[in-house]
Amino acid sequence: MLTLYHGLASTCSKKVRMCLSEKGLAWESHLLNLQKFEQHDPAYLKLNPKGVVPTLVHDGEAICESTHIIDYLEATFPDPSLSPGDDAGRTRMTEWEQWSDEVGYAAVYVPTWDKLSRPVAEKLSDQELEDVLERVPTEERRSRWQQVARGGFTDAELDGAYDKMWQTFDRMELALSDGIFLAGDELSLGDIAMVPFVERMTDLRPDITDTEAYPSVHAWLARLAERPSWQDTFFFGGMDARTSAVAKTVTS
Ligand SMILES: N[C@@H](CCC(=O)N[C@@H](CS)C(=O)NCC(=O)O)C(=O)O
Repeated sequence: MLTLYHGLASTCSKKVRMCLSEKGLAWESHLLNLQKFEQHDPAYLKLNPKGVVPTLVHDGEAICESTHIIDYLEATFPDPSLSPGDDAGRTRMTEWEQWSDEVGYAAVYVPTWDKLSRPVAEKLSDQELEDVLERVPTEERRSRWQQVARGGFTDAELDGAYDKMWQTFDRMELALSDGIFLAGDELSLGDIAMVPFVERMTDLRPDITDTEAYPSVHAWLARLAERPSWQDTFFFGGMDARTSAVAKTVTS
């Protein structure tokens, strides 16, 4: 039995939804509303002590960290395979998984929190904010919630994120000149790890990403959008999970 605790708009949750869909696995959904701070619920913290999504529970075992989760799914449910058959391909796949965690995440979290979390957090009274912060289990996230609630991100922080979008698109354009997917000719966990971040970048900054400089990246994205797993990932349960759509519900 597989249960996923996830967030509708969350990029890290989308990695796991896409992987589950590509593998054709049945799973139970527990959707958490991150803007209502459901990720800090003490019962959820027993599964995910960092108070973030996603968490996969498989036969009672909780697995955290989106890349660990998709690696776990690949190891536990190897058919259909989402790993290249050769060592060099598998290394490329791992490099893209790591890029998604390090650069992809850093490229999108600042503008995403600015768009989705700041409008909610800045409305909290000082007492409400204190109550929220008291339940956040890590110092890293406590200071992030504090920052978006009172003042937001600096221009330098936003620019740093946009630079990482360029770096990502440049690096992907190069990688995709050799094959149709990031680790070779077949879809792999490398593509699954990257696609939520690339889709988010196109949504947040079409002016940076929708240029003629990146034909291979756009062709790759269009190929992924044709797969049935795209619907399960970005339109989960018929709900539009893209940032611009979710931002409207947050601010309404
Ligand atoms: N490295 C973690 C990052 C998880 C993460 O930051 N999740 C975000 C959503 S993409 C979250 O839960 N944000 C809510 C919060 O920090 O309060 C992973 O890949 O699973």
